[in-house]
Amino acid sequence: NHHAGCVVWFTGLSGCGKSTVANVVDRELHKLGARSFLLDGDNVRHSLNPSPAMLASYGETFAKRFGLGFAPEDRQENIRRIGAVAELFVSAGMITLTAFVSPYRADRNLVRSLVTSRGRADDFIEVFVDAPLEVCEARDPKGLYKKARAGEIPHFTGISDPYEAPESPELHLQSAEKSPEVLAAEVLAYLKKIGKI
Ligand code: GGZ
Repeated sequence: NHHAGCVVWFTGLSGCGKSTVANVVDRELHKLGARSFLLDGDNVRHSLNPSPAMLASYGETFAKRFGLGFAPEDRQENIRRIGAVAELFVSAGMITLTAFVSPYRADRNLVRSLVTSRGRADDFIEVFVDAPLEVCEARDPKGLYKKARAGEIPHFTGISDPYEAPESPELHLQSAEKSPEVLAAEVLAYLKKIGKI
């Protein structure tokens, strides 16, 4: 299984630092000559999984059927599609990094079983990027928490929608206390320990 690829699934609240840490890991893997690819909300929700509004030019019926927002069933489908794409990248031998809020345990577990049933138990590495809500809300890089508190964003994770923390993640990162570089080093050390790099 050496150098055979895997999914490194980052999960956590908006603003917890998932994307930042995943980007550092991706860069370091590149330096090491490992083949990696990063899927995150910023690219996937604009291409594979657009919102209904982004699909408006296809017509209202189409947009309603295939567009994804943040209601539970939309997130479920978002994560299901991302899991399927990640699995394809793994089958191509890539270390596939994903950075999505992915707040529901059942959705993450579905991807875990998809990936590990086609591969091995250590092909799915769940990384809980853990920062208290208060810290994420204070950072509020896009002003979304402020809007959510004002009732302008329905189903906002941590405010008006739950975040179901992983029960036994392969890695638990304390992202309020450590820098992205230190956290990325923890991820790289784990990948080394299990022989993925
Ligand atoms: C949570 C939301 C919401 C709601 C928009 N709840 O900090 P961000 O901005 O860049 O990360 C969040 C991102 C979440 O998209 P994901 O595809 O990662 O979500 S999930 O895995 O749950 O499907 C946030 C923004 O989009 N955003 N509305 N209601 N985050």
